[in-house]
Formats: sequence, C-alpha cells, structure tokens
Amino acid sequence: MSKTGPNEPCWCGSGKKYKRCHQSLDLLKDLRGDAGKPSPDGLAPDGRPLVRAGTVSPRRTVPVHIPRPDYAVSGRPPGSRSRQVVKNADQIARMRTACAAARQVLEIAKQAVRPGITTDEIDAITHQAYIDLGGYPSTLNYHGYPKSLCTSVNEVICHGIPDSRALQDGDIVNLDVTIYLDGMHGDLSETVGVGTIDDHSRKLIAITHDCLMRGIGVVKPGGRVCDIGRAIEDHATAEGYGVVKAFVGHGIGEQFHMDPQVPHYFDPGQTAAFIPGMVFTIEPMINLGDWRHVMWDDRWTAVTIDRNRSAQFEHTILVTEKGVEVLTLPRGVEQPFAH
Ligand code: EYL
Ligand code: CO
Ligand code: CO
Repeated sequence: MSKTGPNEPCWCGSGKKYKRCHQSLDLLKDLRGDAGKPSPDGLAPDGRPLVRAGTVSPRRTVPVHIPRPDYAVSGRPPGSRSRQVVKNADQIARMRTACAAARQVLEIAKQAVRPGITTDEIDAITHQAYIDLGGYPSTLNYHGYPKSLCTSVNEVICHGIPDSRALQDGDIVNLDVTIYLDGMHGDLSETVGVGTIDDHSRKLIAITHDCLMRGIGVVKPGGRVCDIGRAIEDHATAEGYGVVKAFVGHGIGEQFHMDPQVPHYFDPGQTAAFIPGMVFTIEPMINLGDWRHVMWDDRWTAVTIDRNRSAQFEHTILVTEKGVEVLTLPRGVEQPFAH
C-alpha cells in the first residue's frame, strides 16, 4: 500500500489534506509500530461503506408564534453558563413539560426509521412535530447548527447533520431530539437499528443503553458527578468498548447547556455533589473500538477514529431527595430507580 502524500486527501475520509489531518498522528503511531488505520478503500472495519455526507437541504423555518431561545437569531448563546444548578418547583414543572414533549418528538422520529428514508426526511417530520407541540427545535441555529435533529449513523459518534443520505438496511442511527418549550430545554436520544442489524451492532446498542442506566443508577444525594463516569466506564471497558471523552452530559434548563459537565469516563476532578433540584443529561457515546474521534470538515460531524460503529443514549434527569427521576421516559413507563 502506498503512503498518503501530505497534500493528498487524508485516508480517513475527512476531506482535509493529509498534512492537516492524520499525518502527525500516523507518524506517532508508526513510531509505536501501530498504524491502526481504517482501510483506504472507503470501507468501515465491518466491510460496509463508510458514511458519506449528502446534501443538506435549506434551513427550515419556525412560525413566529413559537417562543424561541435567545440564540435562535444570532446562533450564539449568552457567554456565561448559569452556575445556579438547583431548580425551584416552577422550573421543575416546566422541565417535566419540555422533557415529555421531547420524548413525543423522539417517538415520532423513531416511527419514521426504515430502509430508504433519508435523514433529511426524518428531520422534516420531527421539525413539524416540535412545532405541533408548540416548541422550538433547540439545535436549530445553536452555534449555527443547521437542523432540528441530530442523526448519527454507524461510525458517526454525534452531531450528524440530517441530509440526503438514505438509511440502509443494517445501519444503526442515533436520533437526538431537543425541544425548547415552556422556557426550558428537554434533551434525549436513542440509537436504533435500520431493518436487520448484525449481532455486534445489537450488542453495542444494548451495552450502551446499560451504560446510560448504570450512570443514572448512581445518582442520589450523597454522591458526586464523577460516580457517573466511573459506573459507565467500568461497564463499557469490561466489554472492550471505548468511551468517548470529547462530548459530555450537561446541566440543562433555561439554557441548552449549563453546569455541571458530566463526563462519561472517570474524572476524579468532577467532585460536584448531587443536590435535589439539579437537572442534567447523561448521554454516553460508546465505540466498538477506539474511544477517540475525528471531525469531518463540516466541523459538526464527529466520527470514530478507526471507523468502527458508535452508539449513544441520552436522558434528562432530576436529582430528588430519594434519588433520581428520569424526565424523558416514555409515558406510562415506571421510574427505573423508584425507592
Ligand atoms: C449542536 C454545536 C458543535 C448538541 C449537544 C446539537 C454540534 C456541534 C456545536 C451538545 C452540543 C446537539 O447536548 C447535546 N446533545 O445531546 N452541541 C449540540 N448540538 C452543535
Ligand atoms: Co441530545
Ligand atoms: Co445533550
């Protein structure tokens, strides 16, 4: 196999020149005798084609009667994150409303998943669902993000942009929904299979969901934020999976992203204590292989460095006196950690 020249497109498919992408990393790996690259033939390690970016449709509009978050026009949220992490009863009631609505949008998105549908068509369906519920799709223009939903397929870790790519039988896709309703953001995601998926993908999805639920299970007054990452990392690494470090769970409320930050790996620096009234997300991204990511040159889409598949699940949760309340459960499903 010939070496990639510095000005040739990088082997990783990012579209960047090799010298601006993986060249320095490869030199380090060569020194360690570990080239570890995905094949340069456009195939993932499982032999299926890599995900390629499609065409992104024009920006969808939101009717003027829908209340918008502050960044909806400029794309820039206010600079300072709120340090006020404990919510009052009124704020909690509005979080329940927003999170229940986010769940409804996700269920509509999941029902649309089938081989042949494009991720842009799913975006269109959910965009209308947010509006029908009286909410604003929180991702739309958040830091300039162009769509109402994130659709992350196969080796895409997160923030995949809905586009003209049709879902294929055997794909896995994470659907990440966030709604702004009643002055609050509610955020959740799930990874689902398209048609028939292989056993490796099925197990990755199951373990990733277990990781989320184990993370939620340690949340109770007396514990600390770092307990979440420990629980998740222990479970994922026992299966030989990689835990993504670059993207973390987050406080949520009047702002999409607030304190605290919630790493999904063990970070002993995360000593913040759980206090009743705190609301945050847990959203582990678990990779079939290496935990590291690289960014596509769209500067939104994060993919696994080795192009193995990645799965993610996310809930928004409330710390209670007794433990935890999951705000983004489907209606009628009982609280998993009720005491
Ligand atoms: C938009 C902004 C860079 C999301 C989440 C969509 C993507 C890349 C800048 C976090 C950060 C969702 O909490 C999130 N998902 O659960 N940015 C997000 N974007 C975006
Ligand atoms: Co989300
Ligand atoms: Co989130």
